[in-house]
Amino acid sequence: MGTMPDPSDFLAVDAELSAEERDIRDAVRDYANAELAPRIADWYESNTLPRDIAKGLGALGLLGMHLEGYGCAGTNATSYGLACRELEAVDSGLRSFVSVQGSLAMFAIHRWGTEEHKQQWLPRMATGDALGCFGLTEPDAGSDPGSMRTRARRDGDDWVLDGSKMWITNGTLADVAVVWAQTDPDAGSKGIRGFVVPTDTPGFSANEVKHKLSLRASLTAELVLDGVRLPADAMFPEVSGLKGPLSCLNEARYGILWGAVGAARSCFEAALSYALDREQFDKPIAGFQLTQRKLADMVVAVNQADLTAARIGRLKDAHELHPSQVSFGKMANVRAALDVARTARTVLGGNGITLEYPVFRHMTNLETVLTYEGTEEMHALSIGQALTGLAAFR
Ligand code: TGC
Ligand code: FAD
Repeated sequence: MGTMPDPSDFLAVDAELSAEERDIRDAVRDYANAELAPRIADWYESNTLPRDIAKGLGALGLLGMHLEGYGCAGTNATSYGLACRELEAVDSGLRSFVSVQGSLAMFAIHRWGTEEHKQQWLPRMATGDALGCFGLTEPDAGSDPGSMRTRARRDGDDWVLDGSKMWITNGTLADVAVVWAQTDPDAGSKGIRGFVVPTDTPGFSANEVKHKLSLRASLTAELVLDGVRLPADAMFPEVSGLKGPLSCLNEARYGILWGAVGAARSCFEAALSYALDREQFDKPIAGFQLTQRKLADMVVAVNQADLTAARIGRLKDAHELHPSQVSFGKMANVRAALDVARTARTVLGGNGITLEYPVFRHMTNLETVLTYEGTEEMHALSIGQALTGLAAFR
């Protein structure tokens, strides 16, 4: 007979990890619990995230963690996923910070940038000395980024960018923005192209999005590009069309499908511990059948999501991961995490709506996580396309 399962890893999914992966998991978990968890409720309440967290995350090797060279840690994909899981167990905003820096801005430069772009930005981004953001979404182009209006026109050798980007994580903190823009067809440059934009370029500005009720420990911005003049070599030379940004989104979506497991686990653990302590009708509420039904449903959902992430991690490490499988993980795990958060909230009763416990914070964060990096509906359509061969996006 096996031993009694650990409630935090009921199916012992982590037993399949290598010793190095377990060390990375423990290092991130310990750091997040010691340095970030004690401050997260304040950051959330005051709708802020201090820039200086980047240094600590960089020192741990978490920025551009799965990239090779240029000061990046070069871990495998599973290790990167575990780091996302442990960060998001504290807050989705922290995982977002790391996703945008490493999987979106740094990955874009690493995958599509020139040697000069890489040398200029990646080492400083890996340490957290420089921050990046990723501008794809616009006020009128969200799920359909191909309809973007931001334009890059040629002026002599230069490019001049005009337009705006919306909902850009870390936009007000960033030293460099990766901006995707529609190019002038007369310039012979084939549609949507990516540009490396230092944020001190004249004509670039970032305005914070206020009044968010979700992902409050994360800064979100509108980027305004008003005649931003860039040299010819600011453009990624070898990628055109949506393939450029979508290749980056695959990376960030991969981190999210792991991160959602952390948020779900945190909600489940809070509910279990609360249910064992809280007494009503002269006994712990954990002793009621209806509560145990909730706990059982939650632990099943958390472990199924963890198994999904672990499997997708191994596929990615084997270079066999298809984007529709990333969509599977993102859709399934975020949906599962939201269900767990909502159920956990009920177990906590009135206390469940406060910042004293992580549950409501996770629950509201997960509403953003369900939407960004491709809404649940976009991922359902991506899976549908893989199953049927028919694209139903339009
Ligand atoms: P479609 O015609 O299907 O494709 C255009 C080109 O892209 C290629 N492609 C992909 N390449 C790599 N990875 C993928 N997942 C890809 N999906 C498609 C495709 O092969 C084609 O290449 P080519 O060479 O033939 O040109 O494009 P479509 O216009 O029909 O759109 C497809 C759709 C709907 C799936 C796509 O537009 C989409 O994913 N929409 C959702 C947009 C989205 O996810 N935005 C996220 C913005 S970033 C963000 O939210 C950051 S949150 C950060 C944080 O805080 O964590
Ligand atoms: P819409 O595309 O308008 O969708 C509205 C609804 O319509 C959704 O339910 C959607 O699924 C549905 N819908 C749309 N088309 C279809 C269809 N064909 N079939 C069925 N249903 C459909 N973007 C960035 O570029 N960089 C960032 O750093 C970034 N960070 C973000 C941070 C936060 C806090 C948030 C909230 C968003 C962020 N985003 C970022 C933007 C995010 O990616 C978009 O919000 C997302 O892609 C959805 O776009 P939208 O909000 O315009 O919704």
